[in-house]
Amino acid sequence: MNVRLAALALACLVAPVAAVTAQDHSAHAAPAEKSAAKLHPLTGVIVDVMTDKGALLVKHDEIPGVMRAMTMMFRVEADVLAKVKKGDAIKAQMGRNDEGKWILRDVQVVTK
Ligand SMILES: [Cu+2]
Repeated sequence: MNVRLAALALACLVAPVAAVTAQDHSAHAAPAEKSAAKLHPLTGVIVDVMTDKGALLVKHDEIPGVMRAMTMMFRVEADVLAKVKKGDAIKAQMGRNDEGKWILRDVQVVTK
């Protein structure tokens, strides 16, 4: 086997492994890094618990430089839906999921 063929054979062995590793990295690490970088502290009041949509309707205060005060829907995890109710004052971290939908993380009910 000459040197060129050996290099070619090596490239064929290495390249597919490298490609899979790169894909794995982007699939798992990138979205978390992206959304974590875009979280903003939010305060507001729950207007409705939309269990069927996996979301909360929240009347939130202004988020300076990001969003004016408004009432809008946020996707949340199922355990959050179970622990909150209409009228609860909350604080949370606002961000977007991989589909660009608004989400809330670290939702905490605050006593008025
Ligand atoms: Cu908003």
